[in-house]
Amino acid sequence: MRIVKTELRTIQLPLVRPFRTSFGTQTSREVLMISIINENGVRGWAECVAMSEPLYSPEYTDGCRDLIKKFLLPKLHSHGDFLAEEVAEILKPFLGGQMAKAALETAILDAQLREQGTSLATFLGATKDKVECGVSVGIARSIEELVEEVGSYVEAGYRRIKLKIEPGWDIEPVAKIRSIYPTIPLQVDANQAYSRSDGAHLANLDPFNLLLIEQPLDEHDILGHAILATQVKTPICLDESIISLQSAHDALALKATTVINIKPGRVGGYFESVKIHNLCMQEKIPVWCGGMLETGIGRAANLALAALPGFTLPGDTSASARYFKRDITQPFVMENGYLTVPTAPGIGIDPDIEFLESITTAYEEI
Ligand code: SMG
Ligand code: MG
Repeated sequence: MRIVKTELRTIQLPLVRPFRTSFGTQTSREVLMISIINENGVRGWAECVAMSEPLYSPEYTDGCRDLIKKFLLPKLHSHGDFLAEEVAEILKPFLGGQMAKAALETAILDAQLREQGTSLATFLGATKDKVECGVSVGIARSIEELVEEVGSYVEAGYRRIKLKIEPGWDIEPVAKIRSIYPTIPLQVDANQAYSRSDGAHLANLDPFNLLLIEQPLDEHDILGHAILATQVKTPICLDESIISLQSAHDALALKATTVINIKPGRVGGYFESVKIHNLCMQEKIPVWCGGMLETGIGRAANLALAALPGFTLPGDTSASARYFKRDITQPFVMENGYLTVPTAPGIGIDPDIEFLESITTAYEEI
């Protein structure tokens, strides 16, 4: 295909409640939306998962917009005709930028699949028509508030709870939630907040039968995670450290992780995600689909991926209502703890353009 027009749009969508992690508090989601139109007039949609500031990863919304405009799109334009399958290779000379590249590749893939009449789920090799939902719970102001928030999610039907932790907010909240829900699948996510000397402390989480500890140490500290894995019984799961198939392969070889959180934006797209999934299936490593507080556009595509057979753990693919009062698409509604995988061509869903325009803070056509 060829791209005849690209629309880059930044939107601002308030969250239903502040989301605090070890690196900061989000009260609103700034999202870079990409829409491309191909030579046959078919439109594809994607969202870039980068946040407004480089706190979770080095990428951020305005940086991604700049990278796409200045380097990625001109490269694709000068290449001429291409398939979505070739985009990553064409953009490979530009280092990093996985989130920007993933968004562009996904918008192109969406248009390609819409034109073919194939759903993303079918194209990727999905074997499920619904996906088990987990929910990620931010650091609360008090144990009482945490108990109340978790209670509301359990009541809504979520099948797995993930608690955000940091030094000073770890053993006590986990012990409390575990005492109230002795059998619910429970895991924690530190977003790199600990250091190599915290092994003995983190071993205090072992009695609570957690599914995993997500990214306790610095994203570059693969060896540190391997050492930590010998000090704690709870499985280690890498998130920020896994930026490609190569990094997944290396982390597994070094025994730094025994579970992997796959986020398409973080690894450069859905093709790379499927490669990591396939490697993990071969190595009998469970995977689950992470989340980046996506709108319905990103969520639709993540559900297609999470429907692949190796995704054996519930992901952070929660219902629209967990994030936004109003989503930019038809809301994803959870039924009995599951979200339905879209079946229409491409990502299978469209944004409400009028609503999108009303929350747009920057727009340009290229
Ligand atoms: O999409 O439900 C969601 C958020 C899941 O906790 C979540 N994401 O490290 O896994 C993670 C974080 C990254 C984004 S925090 C704003
Ligand atoms: Mg994480």
